[in-house]
Amino acid sequence: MVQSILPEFLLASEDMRSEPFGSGLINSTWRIYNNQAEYILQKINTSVFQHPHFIAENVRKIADYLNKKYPDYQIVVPIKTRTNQELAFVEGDGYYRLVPFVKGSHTLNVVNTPEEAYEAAKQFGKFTALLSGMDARELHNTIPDFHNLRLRYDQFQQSLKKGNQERIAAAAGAVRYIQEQVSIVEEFDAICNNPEFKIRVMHHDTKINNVLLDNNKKGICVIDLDTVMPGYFISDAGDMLRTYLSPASEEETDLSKNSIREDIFSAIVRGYMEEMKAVLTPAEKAAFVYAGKFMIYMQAIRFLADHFNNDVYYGARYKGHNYNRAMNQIDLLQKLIAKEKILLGILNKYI
Ligand code: GN1
Ligand code: MG
Repeated sequence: MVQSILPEFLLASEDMRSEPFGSGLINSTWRIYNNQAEYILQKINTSVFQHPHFIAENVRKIADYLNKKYPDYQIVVPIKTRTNQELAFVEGDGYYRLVPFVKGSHTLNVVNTPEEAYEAAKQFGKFTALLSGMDARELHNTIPDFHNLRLRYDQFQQSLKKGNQERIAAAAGAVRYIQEQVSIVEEFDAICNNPEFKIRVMHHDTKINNVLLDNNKKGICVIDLDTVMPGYFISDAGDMLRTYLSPASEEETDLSKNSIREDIFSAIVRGYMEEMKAVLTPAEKAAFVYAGKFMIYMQAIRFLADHFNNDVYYGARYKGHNYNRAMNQIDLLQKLIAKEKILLGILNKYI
């Protein structure tokens, strides 16, 4: 029973109910509630987050900074354990974290309107903008090289050598496409060597369900701070483009449902730039469309490499799950590239 952890957080477990919550692939999440109160409980996946304390230290550092400089900004921090820790450790089981549910807030799972995309992009932009006075290098890398595309590409090439040869042979078309697009990796190398691209405090998981909205559908703040660490702005901009532009998610296997919605693109740029225009360098702003290519391509190779590695990282709910997700992302990338000129034209209106 997951409730048995609650006394660690000085909560009585008897009257609390629990149910699985959300659709995250990495950590396990539950909603914990009774008539009076509501919480979100998460078990940290320690094969991915090998130093769970790094997450706790980062969140504490960020919360201290924001509370001091921007006391009006709401940041959701974990409830302390009975020994005053951010994480409860259960011998033989793992690390758990409990956060309060923010009253009157809700989250979305899919972006249906430009207003929703605008609110989310504004919140992710605001988060980095408020933290732009902090030295990002003070934060731990909770997952080293998380969005290092060069390394991800090398790992993909490795998976071709060491992975499941039957699966690789059957995916020849996808492999060829990924290798043909290697200029996306080279552009990333150039960004890493360009001093105009700054290391900033980035969220690294900018899906719409990581934004809290109020009853008037206005953004409150961003949540799920596990992957907040030093990075490039293309990570956050790119994952918004990857997950908001199409009305279909990465799980969709009917690829005719994938499309690039230009009104959503405008809304993302507008919301993000309202907060970040004065923070980003001209070179960074010009890379906004590239950010989408970067993240979609990286997700395609992560899913495809995992398929070749017999699904060790993401797991698979059915045979070929990661292959299908990779094909979805390849389709989305092709559709984004086909619209690149149009999107650059929209971008130029905002920067
Ligand atoms: C994972 O756990 P979740 O669903 O928030 C992954 C992201 C991927 C995403 C794809 C730590 O995020 O990088 O974009 O799946 N997180 C980690 O759905 O690997
Ligand atoms: Mg997440």
